[in-house]
Amino acid sequence: MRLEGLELRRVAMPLVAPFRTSFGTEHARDVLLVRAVTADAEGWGECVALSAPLYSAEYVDGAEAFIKRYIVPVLRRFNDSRPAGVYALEPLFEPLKGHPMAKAAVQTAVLDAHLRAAGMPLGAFLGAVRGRVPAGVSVGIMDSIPQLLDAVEGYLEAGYLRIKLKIEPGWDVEPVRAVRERFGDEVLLQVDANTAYTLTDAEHLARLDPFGLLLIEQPLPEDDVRGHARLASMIRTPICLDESIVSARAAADAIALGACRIVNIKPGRVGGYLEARRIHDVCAANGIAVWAGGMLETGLGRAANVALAALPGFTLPGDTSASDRYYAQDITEPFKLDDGHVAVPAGPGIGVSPLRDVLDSVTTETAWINFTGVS
Ligand code: OSB
Ligand code: MG
Repeated sequence: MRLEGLELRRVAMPLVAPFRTSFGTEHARDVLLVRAVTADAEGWGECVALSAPLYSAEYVDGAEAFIKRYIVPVLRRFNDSRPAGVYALEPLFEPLKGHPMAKAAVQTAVLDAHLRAAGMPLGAFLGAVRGRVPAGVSVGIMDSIPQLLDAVEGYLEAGYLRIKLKIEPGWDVEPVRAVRERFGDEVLLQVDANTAYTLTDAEHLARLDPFGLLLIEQPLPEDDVRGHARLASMIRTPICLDESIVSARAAADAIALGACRIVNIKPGRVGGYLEARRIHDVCAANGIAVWAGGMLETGLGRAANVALAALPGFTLPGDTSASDRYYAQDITEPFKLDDGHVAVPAGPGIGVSPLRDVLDSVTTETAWINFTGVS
């Protein structure tokens, strides 16, 4: 199926509340959307790169530039490849180093177009075994403990089945203790440090052990896999890796080194849903639990994440929250929480489409790249 063109669209999405992590505070999402147009269908991919390179090396302006300058010429070759299935994209992207979030957005848009044309839902394509997935929520760093407790109370009342607290030095043991004291030991609770610690903090991090956390996510730098393995021998809380797991190979290495017992899978971080599924498979083969991470996606990105989260190895609740966790007005029909779960879209492809009026009202820039008549 030939690609007729690619639309790159930037949308400005205000967050319902600022989201603070150890690497910064997001007030709004500046999202790059990719629309792949073929004769039979169009597909959507959401680029998860943030405005600044604070979570990983990528940032949204860089991703857009990379797509325009390096991915577009490759897509012209994709149109000449036979058969032009979505798997043909990976070897074409492979010589270009890095930029997994940019590549993932394009791959997802093309995959969505192909699946819509074939009438197949993304979940079915990936191997989903559930029609709905349990929803967790990621709770940012707050100015005070009472403010945090109010936020957590609201999420628990909404039905979220797992709470993840963002932590950093100076905001770790006390917020965890406060949440446990107020809401009890039954709450599924975990923390995410986004690389804010070093191995010299091991003794301090061991102070989290008495609180029965499901996991501590990415305490050490992205490239410090051996450090995580050493930390794992010094604390009881299971270590989960996010930033460090950049590919299925990296996952296999981290597991072999004993650096993690759990893995957070984010398709954008690893170059797309095909590689995300391989990580799921590597983890399943090694008895490592996985869960679906998030990057404050709009409904377009959320839909695809929820489909992935329905695979059998996703045995822990993901950051697959409802649309209103982040957005007063989503660009798709909103994802809603029902009994603590989010439904996997049943339609072809990612199963949701933008609400045209809403999409247009939040669009700040559009570029159309035409492939027809060019080979
Ligand atoms: O580390 O999981 C993370 C958001 C942006 C960047 C990194 C992370 C996050 C989250 C929020 O924790 C997950 C979500 O609800 O989308
Ligand atoms: Mg994380």
